[in-house]
Amino acid sequence: MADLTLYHAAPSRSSIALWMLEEVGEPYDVKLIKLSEGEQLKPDYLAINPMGKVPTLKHGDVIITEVAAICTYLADAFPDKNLNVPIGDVRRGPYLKWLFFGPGCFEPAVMDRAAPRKEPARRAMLGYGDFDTTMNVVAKAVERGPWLMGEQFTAADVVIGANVRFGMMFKMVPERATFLDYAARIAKRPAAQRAEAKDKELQAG
Ligand SMILES: N[C@@H](CCC(=O)N[C@@H](CS)C(=O)NCC(=O)O)C(=O)O
Repeated sequence: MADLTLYHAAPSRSSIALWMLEEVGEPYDVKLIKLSEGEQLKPDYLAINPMGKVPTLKHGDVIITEVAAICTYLADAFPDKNLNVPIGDVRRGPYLKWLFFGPGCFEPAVMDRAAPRKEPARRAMLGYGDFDTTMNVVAKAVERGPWLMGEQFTAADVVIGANVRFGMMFKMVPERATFLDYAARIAKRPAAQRAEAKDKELQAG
């Protein structure tokens, strides 16, 4: 049994954690959670993730939930893989900004657009402000490339990159040239390819 176990549903947001594990390259086990059968709401699973959501990562006796936290954790836990910006490096500031921007701004902006409120919220009330600004900020950040942190691919690219890629796939994120180029760079990564192949295999059962 590997020290790392991912509780996963293929494909879903936990596919982002699967991709991150492939980037890390350490051995891991996968435990499939059948969302359609409500396994995420069974007491055994709620004991490790009381939100009843995937992913959950177990590392030894430690449990980590939330995609962005899992990616941040893995990058820090295996610093030799060069997927993090370590404490003490001033670049950690912008690196953390992108890790929080994913679940804090990008994803809410996309979800609010996909399922709009009956009463539109004022810009000032929304942490992401408005959809177009959020898209523009990310587009500008990936325009020069290749990655958010320049030449270094980091966990932040897994979090933001997955949101951009999957968002475009589901027609929820605009197919701008900058996003398409960024997604194409990601698609060339062997770890992203391995994760995708593994997900297809898991999905096929
Ligand atoms: N905030 C969570 C969201 C996870 C999430 O929404 N997972 C979905 C799969 S895409 C899920 O578990 N849905 C099952 C359900 O809500 O019953 C994270 O970032 O990990």
